[in-house]
Amino acid sequence: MAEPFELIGFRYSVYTRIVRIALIETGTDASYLEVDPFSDSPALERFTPLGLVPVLRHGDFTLTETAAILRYLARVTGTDRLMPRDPRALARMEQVMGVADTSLYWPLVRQVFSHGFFAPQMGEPYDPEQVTAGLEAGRNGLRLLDGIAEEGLVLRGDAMTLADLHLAPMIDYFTRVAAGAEMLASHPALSAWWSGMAGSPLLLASEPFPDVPRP
Ligand SMILES: N[C@@H](CCC(=O)N[C@@H](CS)C(=O)NCC(=O)O)C(=O)O
Repeated sequence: MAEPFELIGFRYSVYTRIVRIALIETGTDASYLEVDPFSDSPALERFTPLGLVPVLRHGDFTLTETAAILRYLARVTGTDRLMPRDPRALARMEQVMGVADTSLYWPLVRQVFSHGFFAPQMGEPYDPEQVTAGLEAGRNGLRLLDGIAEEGLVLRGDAMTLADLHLAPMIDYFTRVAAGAEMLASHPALSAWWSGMAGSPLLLASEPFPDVPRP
């Protein structure tokens, strides 16, 4: 019998959503365990000492780090089309995933989205200066990705790779804040990519705020 998959995640976590859409795109059925890493990190300790979601389990194999999980899913399901064969396209895919992690997640998601959308929505305290700081801190990463989208090896719209899956939920959250949507609009190639991704069934099926209209 095939070994079962289990995703341990949190409904509002952007990284959990990346794995969710990768599960859909690779046609992988997985059970789901909800754990809020911000309030219940002891529950995560039996899976990871880092206290972060997502965690993917496949039988007795436990994996963390979203980029590693995506590559594993692509390989183990034989969804080779998500990892380009061309060495330069593959390198660009890896680059986009790395830039998203190191230069976009914190400013776009934890600063702009968390303080400009999530906390106000949840009635939690927030700091509007974090939105301004995040917009500034995310500027160079967005400029870099705009150049990559313009080059066209990945983020093409016609051939999805792991880079699309990794980036889309972050841009989705970022553009729920009007100032984020405005900043994205000043990057023409990245905006063109995003306008093709924005209403995709993958994102609709994994929508974390189904009852809240987008700005
Ligand atoms: N490098 C990790 C990052 C995961 C991550 O930062 N997850 C967030 C939720 S989106 C988390 O669990 N945060 C809990 C915390 O910061 O305490 C990955 O790629 O999976």
